[in-house]
Formats: sequence, C-alpha cells, structure tokens
Amino acid sequence: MERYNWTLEELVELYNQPLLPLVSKAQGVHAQNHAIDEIQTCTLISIKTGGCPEDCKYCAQSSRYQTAVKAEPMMGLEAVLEKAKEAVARGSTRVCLGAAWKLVRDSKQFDAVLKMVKEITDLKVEVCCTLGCLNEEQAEKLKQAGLFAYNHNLDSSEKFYKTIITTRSYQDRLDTLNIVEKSGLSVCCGGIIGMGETFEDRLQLLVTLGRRNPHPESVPINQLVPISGTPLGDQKKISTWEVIRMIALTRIVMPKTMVRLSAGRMEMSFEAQALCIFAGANSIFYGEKLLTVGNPSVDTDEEMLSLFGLKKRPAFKDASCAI
Ligand code: SAM
Ligand code: DTB
Ligand code: SF4
Repeated sequence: MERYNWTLEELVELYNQPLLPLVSKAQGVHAQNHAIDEIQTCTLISIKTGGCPEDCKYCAQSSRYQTAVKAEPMMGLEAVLEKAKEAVARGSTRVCLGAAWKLVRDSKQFDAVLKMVKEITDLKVEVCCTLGCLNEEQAEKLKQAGLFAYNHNLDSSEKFYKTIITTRSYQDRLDTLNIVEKSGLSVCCGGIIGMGETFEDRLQLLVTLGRRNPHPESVPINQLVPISGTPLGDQKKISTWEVIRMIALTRIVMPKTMVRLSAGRMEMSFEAQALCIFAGANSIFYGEKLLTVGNPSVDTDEEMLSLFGLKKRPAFKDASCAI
C-alpha cells in the first residue's frame, strides 16, 4: 500500500534498525510490488555539457569552478540519435537527455530537443530529459513530443540544500516538479548522498518525496562522485552500508517507484550492488559514462546482471500511455 503521510520520526525509527532487518523489510516491499528478476537499464546522453550558470557545489559542469569539463556546444540531432540507437541496440530501455542549463529557453535549441525526444521515442524506449527549470508551456511541448519522464532532483533536505546551491531555491525545484507533474509527465526526482549531510537530511528528502501524491515514478539515489576543482572535490566517501540503508528506506517509503542506483557504482563491488538491488534498487545507468564521469562498462554490467539472474525490464511496462 502506498502512503503519503510519512514523518521524519518514523523514518528515523526505521533507519535505527540493524541493517539486516531493514534490508529484509525493504525486500518484502520490493517483492510485493515488482518483478524481482527485472532491472531497468537507462542510458544518459549529455546533449549540452558544461558552462552551467548554477553553482551546485558537487557539479563538474558549473562554470563557477575550474574542473576538467569544458563548456561544449549543444550536440546535433544526428549525433544524439546515433548515441541513442547505440544504447537501444545494447539493451537500454530508457534514454535520458541531460543539459547543463539553469532553465529551458524557448529557442532553436529547445526545438532541437523536442525533435530528439520525438525521434528517440520512435525507437520504442522511454525518454527522459533533465534540462533545469521549465514552464507549463514547455512541459506541454515536451509531453506532445512524446517525452515519458522529466528528471529534476531535490538532492537533499531543504536545510542542507541551501549550503550546496545558492543560485536557486528548494521552492524553485518544487515549483518545477509541480509543473512537470501537472503536464502528465512522469516525475523523476532523487538526491545525492555523501556531500557532508546528516542522516536526518537524507531521511528528510525521503519524507518530502514520500509525501508527494503520487510518489515520483523514479527516484535516483546518487553517491557523490567528488570532482576535482569543485568545493566538494575532497569529500570523503561514505560507507557502503549507508548507501544500502538509503536504498532500503527509499523502497519502503515509495513501494512502486523505480529506485535507481545511480552515480557512484564505479567504486562498488558486485557484492555491495547485490545488496542494494536486494534492498529494492531496480534500475541502473547503463553505459560507460554518466554525464561527465565514468560508469561501469556494459561488459561488466552484463556480467553482473547475468550473475544475479536479472533481465532487462521492458520499456513502458506499467505506463497507462504505452505506445
Ligand atoms: N542541470 C540539470 C539539473 O541540475 O537539474 C540536470 C543535470 S544534473 C547533472 C542531474 C543530477 O545529477 C543532479 O541533480 C545531481 O543529483 C546529480 N549529480 C551531479 N553531479 C554529481 C556528482 N558529482 N556526483 C553525484 N551526483 C551528481
Ligand atoms: C541523476 O540523478 N543522476 C544522473 C541523472 N540523474 C541525470 C546524473 C549523474 C551525474 C553524475 C555526474 C556526472 O556525470 O557529471
Ligand atoms: Fe548545472 Fe545541473 Fe550541474 Fe547544477 S547540477 S551546475 S544545474 S548541470
């Protein structure tokens, strides 16, 4: 049963359980709501890399910091389509297009994104975009072009968010999420752990997401990948047990949501990933690159999926608007 009245106290109590009872509870919820032998494979394409005016302290693409990532022009339609076709041929069932923009502007570039969405949707895969803030009209245009989901992360608790990003507010993010939801697009909204936040900040993010009705269709849980040159470049890695706990709690709070084990898998053993998947993660990014940082190779992931007995979840499985 889905619930929308989660409280921080409840989540703290769940979090304070020993690890295995917590994982066991999460696995129970997972098995009741999902095919436990399935995983969603999603490929990211960074259609506009770097030069972003926002100051997110974790990000390689912010123009505020000297990182190895340089601002690039937007990719052309053909190059994006080629990458998408390659991803689909390798078994991805969802393609996510990312742009390092503060917001969407009505422009030739946005028209090009609409074309990309249409053509990639025609490949019979779910298309997701993450382009920053957008207005109702733009959300509607994306929906008309066939877009399935829109990613816009809240990243952490409102209190901690203020210390990580100053160029926009938590409320700006919530406003965009409401616009996305209203337009009928699926909401993909998650966070990052390992930025120096407390466990209460992480749980507060889950309370905020879990109190949304409907719950987001997809919740990516990213582990910070420290980027040299950013203020969080020297941040210490958090314990894998914390990642497993976060995944388990996400699954318990949002039983039907796709929980994505996102950035940070390069550093994880198969054993650690097995526990995350057992605790309720049912989606991964697939392909050797995320937006700017590395991800396990397709060969490595294929080996892992076959070892775990996981098959790829078909596109549009639970969607009422299946094409
Ligand atoms: N610019 C858009 C935005 O911020 O909404 C979309 C792209 S942004 C890179 C998408 C998400 O990736 C961020 O919200 C953050 O959660 C995650 N992310 C970015 N840099 C990261 C890093 N170094 N480590 C882990 N996750 C990261
Ligand atoms: C999300 O939550 N994680 C993905 C996707 N949504 C867009 C992005 C991870 C980015 C990791 C850092 C990078 O590649 O620059
Ligand atoms: Fe820009 Fe998104 Fe990176 Fe923030 S996370 S600096 S908005 S690309």
